Amino acid sequence: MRYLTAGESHGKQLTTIIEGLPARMPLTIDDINQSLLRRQKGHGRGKRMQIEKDLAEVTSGVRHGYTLGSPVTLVIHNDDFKHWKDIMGEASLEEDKKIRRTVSRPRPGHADLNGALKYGHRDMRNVLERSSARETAARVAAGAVAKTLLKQLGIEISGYVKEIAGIVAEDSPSLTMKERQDMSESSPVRTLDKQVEQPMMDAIDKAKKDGDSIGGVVEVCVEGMPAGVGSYVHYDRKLDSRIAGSVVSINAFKGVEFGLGFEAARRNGSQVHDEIAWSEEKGYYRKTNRLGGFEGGMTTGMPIVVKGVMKPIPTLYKPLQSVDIDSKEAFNASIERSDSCAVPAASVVMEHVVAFEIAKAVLEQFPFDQFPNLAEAINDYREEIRCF
Ligand code: EPS
Repeated sequence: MRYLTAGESHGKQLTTIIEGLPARMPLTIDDINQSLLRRQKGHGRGKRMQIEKDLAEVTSGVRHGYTLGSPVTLVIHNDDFKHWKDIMGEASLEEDKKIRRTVSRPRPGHADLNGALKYGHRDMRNVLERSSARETAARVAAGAVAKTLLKQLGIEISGYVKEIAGIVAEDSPSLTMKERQDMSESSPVRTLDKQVEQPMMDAIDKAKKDGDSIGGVVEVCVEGMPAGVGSYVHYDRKLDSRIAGSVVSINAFKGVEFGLGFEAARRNGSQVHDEIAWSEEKGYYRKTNRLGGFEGGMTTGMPIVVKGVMKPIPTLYKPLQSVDIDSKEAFNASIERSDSCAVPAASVVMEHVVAFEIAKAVLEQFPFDQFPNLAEAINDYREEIRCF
C-alpha cells in the first residue's frame, strides 16, 4: 500500500490517493472526517483554522460503504482558496509583485530559501505553498483510512502530547487505550496529565503574546500488533526504521525515540532489555516494555511506544534576521499569521502517519486482495504464535 498527496496550502484543494487497499473493507466518510476535525483543534492554533473546516470528499475507490480494491481518492477543499483565487490560480498573471503576493524574503527555519535555490524559484511562494504544514491534512486523511483498517483487525492507536516548551507530562503506562483516546480528546492540549494542562496552555499564551513559537514532544501508542511484523533481514524491511523515517518526514519534526529512547544510552543492559515470559493465555510476552515494542526491526507483541520531537514553528511574529533575495539586503522576517504552537495538532498527525506505516507493513506480510481474507489470516497467525 502506498499513497501520494498533492495540493498547495492556499490552492484549491488537497488530494490524497491511496493505492493497494484490499477490496471489501468497510470504510465510511465519518471515519476520515473525525480524524480531520481532530487535527484542526488544540490550544495555540492560529487564525487559519478558523477559516478551514476540513471535510473530505471520497471521489474514487469506495462504493456503498466498502472499498473496491481500486485507488481511493480523498479530496479536502481549502476554504481559504476563495481569498487566493487569482494569486494561486493556474492562469498567467501580470508581473505585478503585489498582485502575485511574491515572496522574496525567506523565513529562517523554513524550506523557503533551500527550495528556491533547488528549483530556481525567484518567487518563494512557489516553495512555501507546498512545504506548508497544511499538507498534513492530506496525510491525516491517508492515516485515517489506515486506522480504520487496523481497528477492524484489533489494532488500536492513540497519539497525545508528552511535553510542551519543557513542561513534561507524567508517564501513564497503566491507562487503557480507550482512556488514552478519550483523555487526549478532552484536553485542549491533548495531554493525558491534567496537572500540566494549564501550565502548557499558559506557556502557549505567553509565546503568542511574545510573538514567539514553542515546540514539544508527542507520543504514539499502538496496541494489538502481533509479534513478528517487520523483518530483521534487510534495512528497509525494519518496521521501526520505517516508522522513524515517516515521523521525521512530518513538518517540523526533528527526532524519534522508541520506548526508553535516548535514556537507554545511560543505563546498563539489564535495565534496558525486557525479560521474556510465557503464559497459556497470552503466549510469549515481555515483563516490561522498555524497548517500546520492537526488537530486531520486528514487533514484539508489546505496545509500540514511539515519541517524536517537534521544533517550534519557524513562522514567527518576532522578527529574525534574513536576507531579501532580490535586493540582497538584510531585513527582519515577520509574518501576518501563524500558529504559536501546533504540538497538539502534531500528535494527531503523528498518530496517523504511524498508523499508515503499520497498516502498510501488515499488508506486506499478509498480502490479501480481499479484506475478510486478511482478517482471517491475521487471526490464524495470532493463534499460531500463541501456540508456538
Ligand atoms: C503553516 C502556516 C499557517 C498554518 C498552516 C501551516 O497557514 P497560513 O499561512 O495559511 O496562515 O495555519 O497550517 C494549516 C493550514 C493546517 O491546516 O494545519 C505553515 O507555514 O506551515
